[in-house]
Amino acid sequence: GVQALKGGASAWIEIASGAGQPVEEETNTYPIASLEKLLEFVEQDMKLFEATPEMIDRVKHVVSYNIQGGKMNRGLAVVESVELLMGDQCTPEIKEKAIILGWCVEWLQAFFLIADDIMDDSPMRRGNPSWFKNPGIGMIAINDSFIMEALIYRILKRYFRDQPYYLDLLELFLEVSYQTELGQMVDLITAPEDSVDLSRFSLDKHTFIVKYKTAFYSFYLPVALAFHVCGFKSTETDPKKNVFEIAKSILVPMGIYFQVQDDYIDLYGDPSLTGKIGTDIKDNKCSWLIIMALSKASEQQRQLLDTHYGRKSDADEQVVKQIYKELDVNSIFVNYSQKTELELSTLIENTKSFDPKVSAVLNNFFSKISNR
Ligand code: DMA
Ligand code: MG
Ligand code: MG
Ligand code: MG
Repeated sequence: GVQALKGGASAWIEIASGAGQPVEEETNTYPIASLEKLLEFVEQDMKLFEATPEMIDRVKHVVSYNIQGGKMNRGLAVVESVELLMGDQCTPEIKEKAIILGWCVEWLQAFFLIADDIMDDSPMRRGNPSWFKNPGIGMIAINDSFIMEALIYRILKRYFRDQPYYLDLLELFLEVSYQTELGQMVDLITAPEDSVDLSRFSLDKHTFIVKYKTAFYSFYLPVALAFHVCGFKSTETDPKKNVFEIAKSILVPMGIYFQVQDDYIDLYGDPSLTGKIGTDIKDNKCSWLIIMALSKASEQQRQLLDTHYGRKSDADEQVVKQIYKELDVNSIFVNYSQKTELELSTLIENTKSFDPKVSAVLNNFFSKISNR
C-alpha cells in the first residue's frame, strides 16, 4: 500500500494496509510506502532463518514500539531531499527508494536510541517508557537493538542490491554508525558514574562528542542517501566540487547545533512536548549547559557544582539548576542560538552559486530544526 503523509510524522505510520491507493492531499503531502511492506519483508526474510511465530511477533513489536512517535525529521529529509533534487524527474520507483532509505535511517535511529536509553538510564522516550523499562524487556533490549541494526542491512540487500550505488550505501551506513559509536563512547567515558571531575569537561570535548554521536547519522546520512538515490557521484577528488563534501561541511555544524539544542532541552524542555525526561545533570554528562556554567562560575559556584553535579538525587540536581539560573545559562543559549542560526543561514546561502537545488535541500533540513 501507499500512504499519504500530511506533514506530521504520525501519519507516516498510520497504514492503510492493503488499500493500495495513493491518497490525494493538499500540498506538503507525501505518498509513503507503508512500514507494513517492510515488516512483511522482514517476516518473509526471518522465515529463511527458521524463525518461529514467536520470534516474528517479537521483532515486529520491537520495530513498531521503537520506530514510532518521533518527529521523523531524518527519514523525511531523505524523501524531501530527493524530491527537491529531482523535481519532475522523480519517478515513482525513485521515490519508493527514497522512502525505504528514509525508513532505514529511522531504523538506525531506533537502534541507537534503545541502547542510548539503557546507557543513560533514561525512563522515557517519545512519551512512552524507554523500551528497556518495559516489564519483561530489561537487558534483552540490548539484543533487540542489535536486531534493529541487522534489519537495516537485510532491507538494503533486498531493495538495493542491484543498484550501482549499493556498496556506497553499505559503506555509508557502516561509517556513520562507527562515527556515532565513537561519539557515544566519548560521551560515556567522559561521564563516569562514580567519579565527578568537572575539569574533564571542555568545549572542545563537547564539540567532539556531539559531532560524532549526532551530526553524521542525523544530518549527513539522510542527505548523502538522497544524493546516492539521485545518482550523484562521490568520486570527485576536489572537495570544493564534491557535493557530498560540500553538504557535509554544512550538515555537520548543523548537527552540532541540533545537539546543543538537545542539551538545552534536556533541562529546559517540556516533557509533554519532548516526550523524554532529562538525565544529563544526574548522569554527569559533558553537556553544553555545564560547559557554559563552568565558563562563568565564581569560585564558590564552582565548588557547589563540584559537589552536586553528577549525583543521583533530585536535591543535588536542584542545586545545579539554581546555579544555572544565577549564571543565566538560558540567555547564553539564546545568544548562541541566534548567532548560530545566522551563521548556518549564511553557509547555506553561499551554496546557491554551487547548486541552488543543493541549497534548497540544506534549507529544508535547517527549517526542521530552526528555533525548535
Ligand atoms: C543521543 O544523545 C545520541 C545518540 C546517538 C542516540 P542523548 O543521550 O543526549 O540523546 P537523548 O537526549 O535523546 O537521550
Ligand atoms: Mg540519552
Ligand atoms: Mg546519550
Ligand atoms: Mg540529550
